[in-house]
Order: sequence, then structure tokens, then C-alpha cells
Amino acid sequence: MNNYLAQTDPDVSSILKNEDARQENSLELIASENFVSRSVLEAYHSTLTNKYAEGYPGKRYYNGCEQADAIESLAIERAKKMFSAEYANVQPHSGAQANMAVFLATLTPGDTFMGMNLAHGGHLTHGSPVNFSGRTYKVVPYGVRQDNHLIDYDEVHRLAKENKPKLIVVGASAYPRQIDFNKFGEIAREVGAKLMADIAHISGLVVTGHHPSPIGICDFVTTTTHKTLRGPRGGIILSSLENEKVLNSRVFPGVQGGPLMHVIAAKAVAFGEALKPEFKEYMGRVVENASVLSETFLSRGFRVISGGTDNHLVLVDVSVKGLTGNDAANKMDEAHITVNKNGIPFDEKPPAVTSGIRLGSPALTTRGFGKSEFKEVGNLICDLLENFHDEKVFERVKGSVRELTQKFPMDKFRL
Ligand code: DSN
Repeated sequence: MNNYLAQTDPDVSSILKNEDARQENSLELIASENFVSRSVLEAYHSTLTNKYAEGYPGKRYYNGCEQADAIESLAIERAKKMFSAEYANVQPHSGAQANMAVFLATLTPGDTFMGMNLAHGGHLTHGSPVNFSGRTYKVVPYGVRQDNHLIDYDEVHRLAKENKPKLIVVGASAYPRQIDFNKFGEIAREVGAKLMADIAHISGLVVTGHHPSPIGICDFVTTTTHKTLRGPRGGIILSSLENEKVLNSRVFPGVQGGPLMHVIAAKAVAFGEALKPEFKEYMGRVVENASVLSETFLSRGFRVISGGTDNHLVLVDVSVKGLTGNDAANKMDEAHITVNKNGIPFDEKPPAVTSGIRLGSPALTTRGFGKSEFKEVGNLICDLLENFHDEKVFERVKGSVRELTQKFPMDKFRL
């Protein structure tokens, strides 16, 4: 791969090779990232990138769509099977566009909807004032309780009764605990709101039963395909058949033009992989490894938000060690450990600084790391952060990271 490009465009080629090396030589702990299989990558590289296929299988605005129809139909069937859903739209270019399509299907500008506060673990598209969702609609945010960092279902209930939203959005980007979709379903029914679950982070866990499914409870379910689901970057929407017409039309022509057919091909491959028993075993290891990471931080005196994790991610308050999330993430980056700074609930520091870091287990679990490696990684991070200005500790941690990455070469361990 990449040899032809090295001849024709060495500038781009060398950047791509540097990125390969970065991924090979660092410990990837960003909770929303993963390593796709060779098969997913092969489909992504396909000549389907050349094809315009506006419309849907059997109803296109262009000719020459036979293979586009075949691949999109296959992706749809696999998506429906994975989630036991009646309807799937596999065209959204991203999770944000999937969410936008559902908003267009359910709300008119100025309508009220409820979503989880970004500062409490929600997502930009769930009503942040700097996002289309917060600029177009009236947003009533809900959050987590200060005492246990769990979603405040009583507050959701109260706010829903007070504000009568047309839509309630449930889902998060930095929430380490199981979400009770049934409780949201009861509240939405009581106030006559539609309910949308954005399961971008946990969709892999939902497929394998490691997290309860919102299908059958929520009117709409959206997810990205590149996080725990381990597919190419993109989004999908799931729903019941009654919403087929409106959702299809809100995705295209509502939000998007031509679908990215090569990405849809790669989605189909990833969905095929997620339907295999090995994926269930993988997801079990993801959950187990996140739990080991969380226990390690707790045993070293860090504050773990909500006291632990039920899923693939851990949110750690580093302020108890006198650090900001920004300082911690940058120091780890220098040692080739990649995470992101993340606000913690009720954070007093601004989003560019934060008091926390967010870590996830999906990528390194794909790379073959098990419980003992995750314990070692957790301890290395604690060593580094507790000895922030100690050059010797820094060099030792960096050396251990190198040893770990060499022990688990991508070529040998990725699918
Ligand atoms: N930006 C993604 C994440 O990191 O969680 C959510 O879209």
C-alpha cells in the first residue's frame, strides 16, 4: 500500500507513512477511536469512491448504480440484523449528520428539545449553543447528579414535564455508566415527546448485549460506525418502518447529496464482522479492560468519575494530583500515550483546560492488549502524572511504552 503514491506525490505519501508510524508507536487510548480491519480498509480504498449514487437502492438519480445498489442493500440488511431494527439508513456521512436528519424529521426551528449537557458528558449535537442544534432549536439541557455522577433521571422527568419538549435526546460522549433507556422511554411517553438515542459510543456494546438496547424503546437510534463498532468513519440511523419515508428524505436530499459509496462498502464489511461471535468476545474484553484501567487509577488515588465504569471508557479527575486535563494529556502525548483532555461534571476549568482526561479501551483491545497490559498501561500513566517533572520517570515510561508497542506490532495483531 502507498508505494505508487510515494512516486507520484511523495509529500502526501510521507505524511501518511508518518501517521502509520504514529499509530504503530503509540498507545491509543482515545475512547472514540479504534483500528479497522484490513478488510474494512480494503473496501474503503475501493473504486466505489468514483460513483455518484444520489437516491436509494432501486431509486437513483444516476445510471450505473447496480453495484452501488447491491452494496447499500447489503449494508442495510446487516445493520438491521445487528440491531434487530426494522429500518436502517446507512448513508449519513457522520454521527452529526445522522442526528441532524432526525432533528429535521421531528422538529421545526424554534421547537424545544432536551439533550444531555455537553459539560456533563453529552455531545455537541445534543444542543450545544455553538452547534446547529443549539442555534436552531430551544434547548433544555439535563445533566448528572453531583453526588454520584449518574444521569439525574428525576431532573429529566421534572424538566420534561415543565418544558414539554417535542424530542428528548439520550446518549453521551463521556458517560461511563449504563444508560436506562426504559426510564427515558417512560418520561418521553408521559410528556408526548419523541425519543432519540445517540449510541455512538456504545453501539458495539449494544450489538453484543454488553449494554441494553434502545431499539423498541426509542423512536430513533443514531450511531457513528467508527468507535466501538470498529468500522469506517460515518453514521447510520435505525428506526421502525413507519419512519422510513421521512428519515430517507431528511438524509437525502435533506442533509446530504451523494452518499459515500466506498464508505458504505466499508460499513458493510464492518457490520459483517460485528455479526460474528468473535466480535462479542472482543467487546467482552473491551469492557473488562476498561474496568482494569479504572481500578488501577482508583488504587493509585485518582478520582474516577462515577467511581468506575460499566462500558468502554473511563473519565479521570487529574486535579486531585494538582494537574489540569490539558497538562496531563500533553505530557502523556510526549510519552506516546494518546488520550484527550475532557471536562468532568461540574468542572470549574474551561473546556480548553479541563480537570479530566478520558480514556477508552477499544483500540488497544483490538491491538491484542489484555488485562495485564491494561494494568501496566494504567500504572505507567499514574507514574507519569504523579512524577510530572521527573525526567527519569518520563524516560522510563517512554521506554515501557516502546516495549509494549513492539510486543504488539499492528501487522501481527490487527485483524
Ligand atoms: N468527538 C467524538 C468523541 O470523541 O467522543 C464524539 O463525536
